Amino acid sequence: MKPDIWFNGEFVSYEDAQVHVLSHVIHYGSSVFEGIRCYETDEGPAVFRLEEHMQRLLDSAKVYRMDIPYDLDELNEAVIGTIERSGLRECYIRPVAFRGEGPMGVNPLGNPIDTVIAVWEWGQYLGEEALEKGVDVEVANWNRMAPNTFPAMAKAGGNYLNASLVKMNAVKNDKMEGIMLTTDGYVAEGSGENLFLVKDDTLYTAPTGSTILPGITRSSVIAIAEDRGYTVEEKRIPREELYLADELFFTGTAAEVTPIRTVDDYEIGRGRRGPVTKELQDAFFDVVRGGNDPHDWLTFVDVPEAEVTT
Ligand code: PPE
Repeated sequence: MKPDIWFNGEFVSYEDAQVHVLSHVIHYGSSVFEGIRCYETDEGPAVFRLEEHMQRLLDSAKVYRMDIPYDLDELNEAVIGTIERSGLRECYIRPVAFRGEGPMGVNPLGNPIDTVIAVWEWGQYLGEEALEKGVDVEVANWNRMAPNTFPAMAKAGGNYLNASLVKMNAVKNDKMEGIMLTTDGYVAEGSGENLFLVKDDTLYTAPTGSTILPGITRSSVIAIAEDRGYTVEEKRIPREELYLADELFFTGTAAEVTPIRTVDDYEIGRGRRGPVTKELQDAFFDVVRGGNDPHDWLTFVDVPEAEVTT
């Protein structure tokens, strides 16, 4: 049975979690959402950076003038409740707030805000062997949105129309993902991941000014790298620096820390996971799976272990 869904403050069954076809969101893409992971750590199930994710949901909503009728604490509680009820000790969490059924037309101000939290099991986002072997990617021929078109910092449903174009082209070209450039040609990010470059033991990543989503895994990896003595620089990255990097990797909630082995068929470094990527990946998994949490990033949840029936 699929886990129950938290819908405007109540739990409803998977089947009953329905919206009207004339909901504003269906016609105009007016939603904001999050993606969060709960891991089974050595100390029990824990959500990674719950508070930061829910704050980003509220921030995305603010940009779009959506009044989510729950505060940060209530949303955090709702996520925890949804996981505990699901019985899943490890899951992906998808909170989403959207403009519901009401007056038709672009003006969204008269439509209600519906808030939903769903959880499901989600394995490796970029393929089964991605974490170890790395992925083959391309530079996308669709750009990331210009800064004065859509707010890149808001994680809004509509942004992912652009992301889907990128992902579909990648799949059709037998690549795992596309890297988007800004409208002035600098490296931005993948369709659902941020990007890091390693050159001479220094890490580089695009700044928020390069129309990226400011990823929470990105900020975690910056902290982890700095803890380990690496210099991390946010800077505008020209396309060819990708090809000349020692190592490249993606970060994201779904993608975690995924090495990139080729871009546009150029081998990156030795064409496999590099040592810095491996070190940071291990350090990341030591937090989320090992439960070693110096930055206080984990929120433990109370999901009883399933009884073993014979
Ligand atoms: N950029 C984009 C465009 C993006 O969608 C994500 C997350 C990130 C960067 C990384 O952000 P963070 O998760 O905070 O480290 N993408 C989510 C959705 C993926 C999907 O296919 O759906 C995710 O990883 O959960």
